[in-house]
Amino acid sequence: MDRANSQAESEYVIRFGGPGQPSIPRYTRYNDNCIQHDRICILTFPLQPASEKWTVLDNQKRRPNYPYLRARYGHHVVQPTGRTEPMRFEEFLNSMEAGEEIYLRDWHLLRECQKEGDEESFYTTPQWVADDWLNAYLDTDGDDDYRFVYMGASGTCTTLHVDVFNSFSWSANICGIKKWTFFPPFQSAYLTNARGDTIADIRTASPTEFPAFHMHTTPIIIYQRPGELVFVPSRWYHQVENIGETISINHNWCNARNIDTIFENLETDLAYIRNAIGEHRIEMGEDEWDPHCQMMLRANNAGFGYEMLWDFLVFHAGRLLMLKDQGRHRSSVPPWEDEDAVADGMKKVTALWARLMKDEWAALHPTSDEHLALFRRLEYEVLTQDQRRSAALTGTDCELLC
Ligand SMILES: O=C(O)CCC(=O)C(=O)O
Ligand SMILES: [Fe+2]
Repeated sequence: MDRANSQAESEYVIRFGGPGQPSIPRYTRYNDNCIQHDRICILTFPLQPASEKWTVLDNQKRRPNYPYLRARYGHHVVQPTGRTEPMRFEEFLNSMEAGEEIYLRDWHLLRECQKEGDEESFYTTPQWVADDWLNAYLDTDGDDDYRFVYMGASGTCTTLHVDVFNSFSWSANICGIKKWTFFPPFQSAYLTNARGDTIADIRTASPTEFPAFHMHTTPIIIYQRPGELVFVPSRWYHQVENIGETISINHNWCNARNIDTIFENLETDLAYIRNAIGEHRIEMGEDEWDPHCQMMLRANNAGFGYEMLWDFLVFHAGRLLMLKDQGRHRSSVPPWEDEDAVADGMKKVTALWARLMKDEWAALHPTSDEHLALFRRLEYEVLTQDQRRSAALTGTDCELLC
């Protein structure tokens, strides 16, 4: 590791749990905030039983357990990257075992198994990354999620990107090594050419087309080994190369700590779209123009537009109020749903809702009475909880205020 990289690594990367590293601290919201505050985080955390069952030890290295994977999941139909036709997973495994450079990404294996009624789970989401508002919301209609399996031959790669709608991601490695090249968000501007196009693949970015990339970026390079979980903060560009036959499980996710970023990303994108097609506004008329802008927004953001954002806020407003009402009566409360976490979450949802209501989109989509009542209640709870907190600080009798 060169000096620049080791300096950047100590600034931006936190490691826990490996040999010679601090052990993984007990999960608390305080630790969670420190670790996931715009830093890459690496935890030694083998996902079980996948790490055990999906691999065999070969010369002290874990390799895919092809017979097991074939027998267990061979009948699933998959779509490897760059292939035009889907194939059975067993065919995919045959190609990978034969050394073909083939990569299966974003495979919703967990969801497919659940749909088949195959309830044997192959991992449990670690506490550190369990406060997941995105998948909790998507689980309500059951047809989509952001929980994936990645499986690929040595040399396969996910080229430079920032994660879908600026979500967080985490990736837990089962076997093989992943070489991650990360760029802190302030370096994003150096990753584009004069036209504003972002580098497709950092391995082939030409110095004449991308001079700033070659002159000004300080990538952070991380080798993720089997049993290690990498937390990827929002807005960090990254490229991932597989060294050896590699299997990993990953999620995209979000929570109270990055929904602002997700909202701001949508807002910026929508402002850009409105500007780009602003000249057609009069001829199209408001009724056509706004849905068109939203359609473009969804196309750029994997289906996430303002309607889904609204629905997402309604869902979490209801969920948080329910958790608040249950309060201390709940028997076991995970730390990311304790009183403070619920209070913070309610504050975030209220603030985003207020912002969304100010957008011209809201004028075209009047709020139903039911949603209005929900958000009014949320606003009231946030207000009284703030009053209670300041009363506690100043020693005022809370009963007088609330
Ligand atoms: O493992 C890969 O190929 C890509 C993973 C990734 O980009 C992510 O987890 O955000
Ligand atoms: Fe990614």
